[in-house]
Amino acid sequence: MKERLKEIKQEALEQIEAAVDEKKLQDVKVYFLGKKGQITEVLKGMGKLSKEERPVIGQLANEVRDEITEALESKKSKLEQAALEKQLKAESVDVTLPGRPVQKGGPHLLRKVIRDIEDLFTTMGYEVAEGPEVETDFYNFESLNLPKNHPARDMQDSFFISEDLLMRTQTSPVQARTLRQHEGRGPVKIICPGKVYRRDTDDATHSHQFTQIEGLYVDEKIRMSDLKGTLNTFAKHMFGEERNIRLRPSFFPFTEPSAEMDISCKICQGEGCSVCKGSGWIEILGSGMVHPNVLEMAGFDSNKYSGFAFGMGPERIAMLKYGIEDIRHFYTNDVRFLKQFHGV
Ligand code: FA5
Ligand code: MG
Repeated sequence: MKERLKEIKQEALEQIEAAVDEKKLQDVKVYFLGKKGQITEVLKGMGKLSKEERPVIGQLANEVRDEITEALESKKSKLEQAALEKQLKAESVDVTLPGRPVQKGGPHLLRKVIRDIEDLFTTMGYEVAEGPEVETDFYNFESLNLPKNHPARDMQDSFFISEDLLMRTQTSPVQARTLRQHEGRGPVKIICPGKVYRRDTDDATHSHQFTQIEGLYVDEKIRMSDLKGTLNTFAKHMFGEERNIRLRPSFFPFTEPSAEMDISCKICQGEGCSVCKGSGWIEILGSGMVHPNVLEMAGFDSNKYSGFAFGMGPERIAMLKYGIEDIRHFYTNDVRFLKQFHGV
């Protein structure tokens, strides 16, 4: 038995020495010191020993157990130390490495164009007004001289939410809302920027959600020439003297007469391309003299008051100003696109 205990000690110390991780070490411990371990096996044979031999073997077994335990402990702390060192090495910070550059953001190009237009019109005495994006059928259509079933509603395919509610198709309802607030007294001089929604098929110049800026000026003796002068000032400010502008007769139920304004295409310099669909021109706004029905419905005396209104598309304006060939760039938000316009 003595021999066996010595063997056990020898084997155990060798295996402890060879153990490469704590799991292995635990296995060794169980194998030698566990309830069914090697030492217990030996001690089972104690019964066959003489009275004199028993304490001797018992003591030896204890010594062997102590030595093995000690070896286990010391190996364990060595392994822990090694693991810690490895971790420290792996996680160490090289303070001499260059830092990651901080990504600087900036306002979206569309925001800048809208702000620029707002600034221009506020210097001309316009105030900024806003209205809800979820609009009633009344304000989006009826108050603008577009009764239910009027064929001109087809010009703006709409997202209806209920019988009476829809995503506004234009910023023109803000005209009607603001006029009512003024209770028949002019002047009313506002611009209204905001999002609008239409069931348009997306292409290079159309989006199902886009922005508009509405303008409205109602007072005594406002004439078509005032509208033309205002739009001209706007166009020159936005595009410079050299770009061509044209006013084209058009139709809107809420203005009479009506006109749309086109700007010569920047992509092809007016030669005709896929963006302007070969025409050399891109439409940026609709406008006209406020229809007497709209004034009367909002409580204004149309014999005393007259006015003009316009509704422009800032995306189209930005495209023409900066030579952007697809409106979808504004909404897909590729930073490579957006970054080009930081600082413009
Ligand atoms: C209107 O929405 C009228 N409310 C404009 C108006 C206001 C006329 C006041 C008279 C008085 P129109 O549907 O043409 O008109 O749209 C106006 C502008 O919005 C267009 O000239 C164009 O610049 C832009 N626009 C129209 N549809 C889209 C679209 N799907 N995607 C991007 N821009 C669009
Ligand atoms: Mg139009």
